[in-house]
Amino acid sequence: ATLQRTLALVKPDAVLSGHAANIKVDIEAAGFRIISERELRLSPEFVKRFYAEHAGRHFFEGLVDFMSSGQTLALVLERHDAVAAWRAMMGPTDSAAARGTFPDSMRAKYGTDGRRNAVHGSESVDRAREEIRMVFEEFTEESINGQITNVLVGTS
Ligand code: YYY
Ligand code: MG
Repeated sequence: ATLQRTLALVKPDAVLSGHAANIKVDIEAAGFRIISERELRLSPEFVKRFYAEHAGRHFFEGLVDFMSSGQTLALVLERHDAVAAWRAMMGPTDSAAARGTFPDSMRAKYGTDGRRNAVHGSESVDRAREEIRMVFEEFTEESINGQITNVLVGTS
């Protein structure tokens, strides 16, 4: 039972649909502590860097457009085994498929399809550390042209 932190993003589809509050309720019910949270609009440049592993894939441009299309809610989650636990709770990448195979998952409950899938979670402990740094430290007001709309909590 190792205490870990991971990055969760509530993506623009779920924020726009008003699911952010329910997603947070589900997260806390699963035993995660929300350490920090911030609502922001990701720039296309930031999304390209965040998802650099997928550069050149057929869905990359659509992914960048979608992720920069509206507000995102970023959360730092803490729990024992947080990285794997949050990935499992998110469910399969395609929300439509998730509804068949993992109906209680976040993507089944709150997402739409293979792109608009409501949530993101870091893949590994090392990647979580990088992603948390990208969103909560390096992601200054200057780097996104003042598009941070709200910084709700900032504890550690
Ligand atoms: O890690 P995870 O988010 O479950 O999926 P990835 O395969 O890393 O893809 C990242 C992201 O890209 C996915 O959450 C939605 C989007 N995407 C897409 O728009 N179309 C695809 N065919 C595959 C992925
Ligand atoms: Mg991935």
